Amino acid sequence: MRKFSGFAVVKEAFNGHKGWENQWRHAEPKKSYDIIIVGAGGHGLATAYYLAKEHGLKNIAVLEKGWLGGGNTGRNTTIIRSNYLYDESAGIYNHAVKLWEGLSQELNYNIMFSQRGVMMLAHNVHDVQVFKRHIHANRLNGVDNNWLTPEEAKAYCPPLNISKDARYPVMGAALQRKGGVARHDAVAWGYARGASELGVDIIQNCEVKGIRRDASGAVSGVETTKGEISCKKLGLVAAGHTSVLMQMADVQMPLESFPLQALVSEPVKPIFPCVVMSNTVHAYISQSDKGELVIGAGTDQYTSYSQTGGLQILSHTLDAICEMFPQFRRMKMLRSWGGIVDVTPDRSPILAKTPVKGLYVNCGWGTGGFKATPGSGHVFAHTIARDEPHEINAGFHLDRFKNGRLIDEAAAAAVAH
Ligand code: FAD
Ligand code: PYC
Repeated sequence: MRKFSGFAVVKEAFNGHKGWENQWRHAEPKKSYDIIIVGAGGHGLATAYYLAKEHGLKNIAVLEKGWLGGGNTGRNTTIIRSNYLYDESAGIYNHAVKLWEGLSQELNYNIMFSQRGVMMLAHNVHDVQVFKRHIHANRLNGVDNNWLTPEEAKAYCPPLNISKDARYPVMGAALQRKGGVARHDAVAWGYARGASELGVDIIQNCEVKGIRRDASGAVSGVETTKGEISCKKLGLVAAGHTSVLMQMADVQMPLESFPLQALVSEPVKPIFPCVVMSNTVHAYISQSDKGELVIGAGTDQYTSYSQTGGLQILSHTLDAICEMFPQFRRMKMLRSWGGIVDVTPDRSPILAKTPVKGLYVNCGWGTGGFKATPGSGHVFAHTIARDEPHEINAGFHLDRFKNGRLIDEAAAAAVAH
């Protein structure tokens, strides 16, 4: 493999008018594949990449109804962390953090992973107790997380207002120093290029409209806007739309789809050194390498498939941001957007085999799946290739919604509640 060099990659992308989007083959579908992945977001592309790279499988297609990375992967606010409460979650999110650390080299593509620290603010006694519980649980699982006093939090993030008469006073914070951000679209492009180089067909503008099954009930192919395509195995990785797709195979999913919005400010010089989240007031903020303040909110409170959302969520979020960082009050906001996230009852994902032979599902990441992208793709590829879960995703099965072995991450899932 060529050695990674961020500058060389950028130069290569622009030389010869070779756009970012031309770095993988634009394929048309063949009549049949061994494995089809539905959804060319980060998780679907990573799954295809690891199927080819680690399991030696070559006859694979990724089908995407729109353009590659145009779903939640290209719409999220790129926060990466692994400070979840339960062992299963620590396992999968920390697996992802370890893969993030080597991903630019792995893909020979600068995904701009920056471990600048993720700080979660506590505003009341309940927050303090919950975050301290998370810190202890995280450390038992080998996940870094530390308690900071308000003064230490301000030293780490100087713009933070720790005045005692603030509407939501800061009573301390949990800091995961290994958390951070990455460039979301580069992650999709890097995995797409890597998978394409390994022979995977990536087919855009190809919507899956039906799932075909043979006489035994096993998956035998899909109906798409580009015609029928046969396959032996089918992996659904279509965040926000999983229930619709699973219904095509007569499986009902424990999922609800909600809009989730974010916005960015005008670009300014570097002022914000880390990521700060406040689950209590439902706002979070970081600064992109372009200089924009990247700000996000909680989900809208109604189910919808529209990639937009209500203005009141944005104004509530900006009120909270200005309360915590009063000096940003005069900044202009440039644009806002929304994505559709699918949420499970316990706010943990599903990465599993399904009751239908040959059908696998990866969904339910809610507001927080970007951070899991490499880990999710890695273990989902294992699940499909071997027809059994990897030990890391063994707990994230569908049966937990029947037998009650839930992995309740409502308190760690940031804006998901
Ligand atoms: P996607 O990128 O959505 O890919 C699924 C693809 O499936 C889409 O491209 C879609 O077009 C395609 N598809 C759907 N139906 C069909 C069909 N019938 N046929 C063919 N293709 C189909 N997570 C974090 O960890 N940190 C964050 O800071 C963060 N911030 C967020 C902020 C916002 C505003 C939003 C919306 C989400 C955020 N998330 C965050 C969540 C994160 O973006 C998602 O969990 C993650 O990107 C899901 O990746 P994916 O590859 O599964 O889905
Ligand atoms: O899961 O960290 C997260 C997150 C932040 C914003 C949206 N999701």
